[in-house]
Amino acid sequence: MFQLSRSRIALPVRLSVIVAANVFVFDVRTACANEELARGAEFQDCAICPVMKVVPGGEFVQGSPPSSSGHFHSEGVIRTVTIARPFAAGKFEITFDQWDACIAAGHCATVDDGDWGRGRYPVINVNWEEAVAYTEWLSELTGKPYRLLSESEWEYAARAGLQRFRFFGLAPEQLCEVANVYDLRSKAEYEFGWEHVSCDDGFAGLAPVGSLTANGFGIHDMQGNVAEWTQDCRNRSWRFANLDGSPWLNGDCMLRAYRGGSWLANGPRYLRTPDRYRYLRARSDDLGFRVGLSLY
Ligand SMILES: [Ca+2]
Repeated sequence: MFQLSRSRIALPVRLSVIVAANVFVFDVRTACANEELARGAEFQDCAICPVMKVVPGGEFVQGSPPSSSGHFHSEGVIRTVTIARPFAAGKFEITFDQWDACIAAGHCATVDDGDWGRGRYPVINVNWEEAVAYTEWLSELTGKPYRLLSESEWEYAARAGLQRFRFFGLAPEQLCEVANVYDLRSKAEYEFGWEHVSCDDGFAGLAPVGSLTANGFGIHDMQGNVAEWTQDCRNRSWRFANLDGSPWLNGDCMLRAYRGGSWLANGPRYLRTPDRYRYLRARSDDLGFRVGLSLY
C-alpha cells in the first residue's frame, strides 16, 4: 500500500471498456424463500445503490502451505471455512458516483480522488470508519442491513471456486483478464521500482469499476484496482478464527483487515494473505471497499 503524491501520477489515457451492468430488479425476500438461489442473480435496491450479486453458499480452504509463493507465517493454519447460506456482495467496488450521493445526503465525508476522476472510478482515500458510515447510510436508505464483507466472505467471493494459492490458481496472463494490477503497462508508465506482473491488463493506473472481466461469481475487480476494507479485527493468526464466514470481531480492533490486490500490487501475497491490517483511520490511493448484505 503506497501513498503517492499527485505529481507522480498522470491521468490514465486509455479509455475504459465498461462491462454492461445488465441490472434487473430482484426481490431478496422472494429469493430467500427459494433455497435454489441461482448463482449470478443480482439486484439493486435504488438507482444510486450498488448492484449486488447473490453469492451461493459453499466452502473453501483458507491459508497456504509454506511452499507457496509469497507465503506468510500467519497464513500457515490451513482450515476449511464453510459459508452455509447465500449472501450478497457488491458486483463492483463502491464508486465515486455512489460516494458523492452519500456526501450530498450529508452522511459521508469528502475524500480526495487523487486526480483520477470520480464517476465510475472506485472511491479511494476512504478510511474504515468512513466506509462503515457509507454502509450505515445505505442501510437507512434501503431499510436493509448493508455492511462491509467479512474477511472470509471476501476471500470466498474473490476465489469464486478457485482453490489454489498463487493468484487463486490463475496464471499471470489470466490474472490480467480479471484484475488491474501493477503490470507491464504500469511499469512502462510509472516504473516505481518493484516487481511487476508479466501481463498487460490495459490500465497503467486506476480503472473505472467493471473494466475487466468478472470472476466466476460475476463479481468484478476483487483481485485488483483497489484493495478493500473488510470488517475483521487484527489477530496474529487464523488459528482460532471463525469457520462459518462471520467476521472476527475480537483482537485489536483499531486495526482492520483489508484484502485484495490493487493497481499498485504485484506479488501473490497482495492477493491472498490474511496478515494485512491497517489503522482504521488510515487512507490510501489504492484502498476502497465494496459492500455486503446478509440475505437471511
Ligand atoms: Ca494495471
